[in-house]
Amino acid sequence: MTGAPGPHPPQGRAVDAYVALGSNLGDREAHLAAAIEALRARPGVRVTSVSKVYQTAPVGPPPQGPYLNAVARLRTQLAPRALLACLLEIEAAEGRVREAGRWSARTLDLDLLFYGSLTLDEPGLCVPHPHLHERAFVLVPLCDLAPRLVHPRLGKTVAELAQKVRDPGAVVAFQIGPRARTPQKANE
Ligand code: A4P
Ligand code: MG
Repeated sequence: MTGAPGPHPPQGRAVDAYVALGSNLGDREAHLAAAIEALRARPGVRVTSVSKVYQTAPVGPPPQGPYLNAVARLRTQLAPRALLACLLEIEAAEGRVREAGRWSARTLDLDLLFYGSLTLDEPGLCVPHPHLHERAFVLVPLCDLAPRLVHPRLGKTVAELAQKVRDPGAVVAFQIGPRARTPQKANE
């Protein structure tokens, strides 16, 4: 464990938080599934909903393979730093190795998108995630769960942000399961 705050923040209240999941190395489906299981097993975290899984074209400079992306909604009593520590531990358990460059291929990336309506900009933790409004691979799955959720900095709903995002066609629904792994169009 890290030295992050314990599982009960002062008010002991639960908050809805949204976590983005991404994988483009190894058994991508297995990494996403393991992340959800690991979150479910965490004291102070309840996974209340998970979006569809999408196959997405890689965004960013290094050449790399396509991602699977999804978003999970959590009901949590963990403080933001404790939740982030938990996400980093789960990434490490799934074999995440941090390369020198940003945006490099990874077995598992877990980003904290929203923590209630909290806004925070501190070294090592920025909430809402600073790039979420630019990214179809985040907004399309987030729309499955919370289209009317309002971004506390931008004052726009997730659905409004998703309508404006570039290249939504690079995000297609992905059939999970042993026999049906063929990507499908998101609106089918
Ligand atoms: N950190 C600060 N705020 C947060 C937050 N809200 N959630 C800090 C998570 N972490 C946060 O993260 C570096 C540090 O950011 C963490 O240690 C934490 O203290 P990282 O995961 O090592 O870095 P990264 O993921 O390479 O960088 P970044 O800027 O988070 O990149 P993204 O936004 O995660 O982009 N293309 C597709 N199609 N799908 C993807 O999922 N992902 C990326 C990575 C690039 N291209 C992609 C995808
Ligand atoms: Mg990340």
